Amino acid sequence: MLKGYYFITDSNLSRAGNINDVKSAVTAGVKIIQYRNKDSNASEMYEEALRLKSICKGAIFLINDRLDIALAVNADGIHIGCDDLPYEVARKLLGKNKIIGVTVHSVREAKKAQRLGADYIGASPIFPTKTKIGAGKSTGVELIKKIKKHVSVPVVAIGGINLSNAGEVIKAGCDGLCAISAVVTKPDVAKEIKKFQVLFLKKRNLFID
Ligand code: 3NM
Repeated sequence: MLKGYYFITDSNLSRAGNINDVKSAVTAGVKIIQYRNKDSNASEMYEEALRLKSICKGAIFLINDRLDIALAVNADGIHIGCDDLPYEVARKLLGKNKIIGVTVHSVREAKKAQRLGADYIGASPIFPTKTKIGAGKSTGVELIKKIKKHVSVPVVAIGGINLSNAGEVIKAGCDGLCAISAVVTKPDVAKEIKKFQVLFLKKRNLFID
């Protein structure tokens, strides 16, 4: 479920808007989509999340940070970072059947997230990124390698990933990867996503031409 390309919305960078981007992601066969919106109020987010969820048929629909919105639209789960609600609180409110992904920046944090019960881990920021303010110092692909040695839950790599560096990210052993600016700023989002998916399969020797 977490193999390959993982899509995250960004309406500030998007050319076509979140709705069209998510439609493109679903068309491209993406299996996991995260609605991330740091600018809108709860009412706007609720409306947009409802629309996005209805588009995400056959794909897992997660909400970044906003547990209230996730509960309100019955999303498949949430993705949280260190400034969001603590994992234990989120789990208690969401229940055991929903997905919770946790952003980590070190092996120690990855082990802790797994111990607490995270369904997957977001390792970040792999490379420098302008998309997230305050993302912190980039870790390089070494972080993915180290985390994969210590945890068994799926690891999604994020931060500054593009088609030029995605190969080394995949080779480092991540289960999934997310590239936001390298995708949503492009005229054909579905086509751009497919390039990452093909690269993923090729690097894993799973590509059949
Ligand atoms: N989280 P781009 S970096 C949403 O480091 C997000 O936790 C990050 O965008 C983290 O692919 C990031 O354009 C943005 O660099 C990634």
